[in-house]
Amino acid sequence: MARKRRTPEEASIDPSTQEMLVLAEGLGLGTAFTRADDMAACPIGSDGMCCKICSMGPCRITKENQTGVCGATIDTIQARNLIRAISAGAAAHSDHGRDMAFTLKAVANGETEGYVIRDVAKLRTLAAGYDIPIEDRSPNEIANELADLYISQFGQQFGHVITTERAPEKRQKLWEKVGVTPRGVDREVVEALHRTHIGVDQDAEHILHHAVRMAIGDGWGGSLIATDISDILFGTPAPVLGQANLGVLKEDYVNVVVHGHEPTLSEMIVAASQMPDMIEYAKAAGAKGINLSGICCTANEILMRQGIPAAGNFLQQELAILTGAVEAMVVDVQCIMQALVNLADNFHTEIITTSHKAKIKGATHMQFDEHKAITIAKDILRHAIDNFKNREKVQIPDHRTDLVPGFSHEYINYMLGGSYRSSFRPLNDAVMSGRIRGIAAIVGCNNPRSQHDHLFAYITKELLKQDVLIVETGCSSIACAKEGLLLGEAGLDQVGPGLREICETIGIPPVLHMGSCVDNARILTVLTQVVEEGGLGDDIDQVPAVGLAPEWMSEKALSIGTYCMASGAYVIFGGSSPVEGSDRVPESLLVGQFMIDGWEELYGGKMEFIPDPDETIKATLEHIDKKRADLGLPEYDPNRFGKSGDARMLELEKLPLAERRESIYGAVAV
Ligand code: NFS
Repeated sequence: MARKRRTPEEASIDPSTQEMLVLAEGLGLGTAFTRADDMAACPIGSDGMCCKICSMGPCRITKENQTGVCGATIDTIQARNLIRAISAGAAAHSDHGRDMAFTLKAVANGETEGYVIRDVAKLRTLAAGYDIPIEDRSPNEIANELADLYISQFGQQFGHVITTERAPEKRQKLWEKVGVTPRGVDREVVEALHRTHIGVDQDAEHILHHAVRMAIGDGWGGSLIATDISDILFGTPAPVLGQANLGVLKEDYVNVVVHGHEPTLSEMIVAASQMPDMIEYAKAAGAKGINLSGICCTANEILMRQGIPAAGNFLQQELAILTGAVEAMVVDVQCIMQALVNLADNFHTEIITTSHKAKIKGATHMQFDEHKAITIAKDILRHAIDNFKNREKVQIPDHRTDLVPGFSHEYINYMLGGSYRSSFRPLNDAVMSGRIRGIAAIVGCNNPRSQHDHLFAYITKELLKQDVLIVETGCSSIACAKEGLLLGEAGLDQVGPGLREICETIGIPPVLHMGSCVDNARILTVLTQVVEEGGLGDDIDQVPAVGLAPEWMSEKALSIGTYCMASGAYVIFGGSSPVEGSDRVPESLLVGQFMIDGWEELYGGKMEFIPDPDETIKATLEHIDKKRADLGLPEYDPNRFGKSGDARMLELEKLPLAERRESIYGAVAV
């Protein structure tokens, strides 16, 4: 029996997505939305109850007291499945970090084309933090040594990954005591795979213990290294005006969409697209110029640094092709749907793969090499421009929204206190006074099994009403950008009174865009500085903060959740739990429950899967209020605030001068 397909309105809250889904249906073309409708998720696999690590199976554990052929219990099977997923996520982020370190090394040696060290101050600060001499040395000399140090963290066998030293001191000691300080980024991933081979680690708690060690090696290792080097090479983000949604594509221009994750190629394509000879070439082909935009985290990388618009998030990659306006979609690694190639066959769009790690059958491969970065970027652009003449019918949805991304750790520090007294003090004070009730990091992917962008928008808006400051990365930030929540004061009428005062005083949006998914490492360093500033406890688990990934789908998201938990955060995922179903075996460990209770006991953080958004909001606020109470902070009371800021100024303006004075200063005896 054919399964029911959702209407475009049921599939997405985004009008441009809805428009493209109507178009796809008219053309008889499928997308991830329709494929999700047509394909029922396997309930046994999705609950983590299927073991296929050897060929005696696959074994499906669906009854009480049942085991696999080897005797593996449901606990062992679920824990093994989970750690394997986390290891793939950690490997993806960290391999990205490794490539960034290789690029830094090549730049320092003068072997590349087009790259420069853009943030010398960050390079020097980081190097000095690892006791690399910086005085009387050129940026290239310092970068060379820092690159060596970072490269060595991946293959290191003993000791600790050096970047974990940037966690709060108390947290580092806890990891040491529990035995989860990562020794080397790669070593922990390999050990996870060894432990989960048939017949090795068969104690669920012990397996999950290693999952934590490996994930810390991602968040505080590979991902942090990726973020550090991206900032050094391409500049530490600061607020910049950008736009998001499919309406950023331009009918009269050659549209090139960069999609994937690594900024190394996309930054060079940005540079090449602004070169006069390339623009001339595009004009000679009959276009007005070259219009570059991004999808997924590559979009975030170039959006927050260069203001290059984002055409959309994960579920919009196919929709960009459906517009008929894209000459080339240039992809590197991660979150790229194989379906792009078949879909593009119906249009003139060319899918160009660029990484030696990622080819897609039927796509054009133009291998990227940082040693010839500009040359290759120009080749790719020429290829796209040559394709302009093959355009047929174009339909670009007329939806685009402005946003201000670029809130790096460094910029938040600066914006709160200026150049001479940069500090997190005002943020901590705002949380302590209750103007800001707490902080929520809303991150992660889209998933076609839930209504596209809905959970992001709904949860974000509800938490803002409750005076929760929101920081976002990845596809979440693009979702909320499209809702207009990342633009200066545009969203402030939907914000609680205390948070509104803070946003108006500092001049920030209520939702801060902090970058791509690897930049979740930035959120960790922000929380560390919040702790070091004082007044909100001496470790991350005491800060009234929660991490949320309501539309998650990737293994990377699981790694992120695990390292945030290990850092002391309460992490809530939406959708389905990969360790659901162990309650069919009443006397077992209940892996999901262990991730809540067992991990909380050890790390002060916990990881939970809550599909219902209202329950998620409730759990978030309860956690924030509990942390406030534990710190002895005043109970959250929105009625205490809202009497300053812009609303108050407007009220005062209406009063005659004398009354205005009195209202501000009180009655003054003359
Ligand atoms: Ni993160 Fe970025 Fe998006 Fe999810 Fe994919 S793009 S790294 S994994 S889908 S947020």
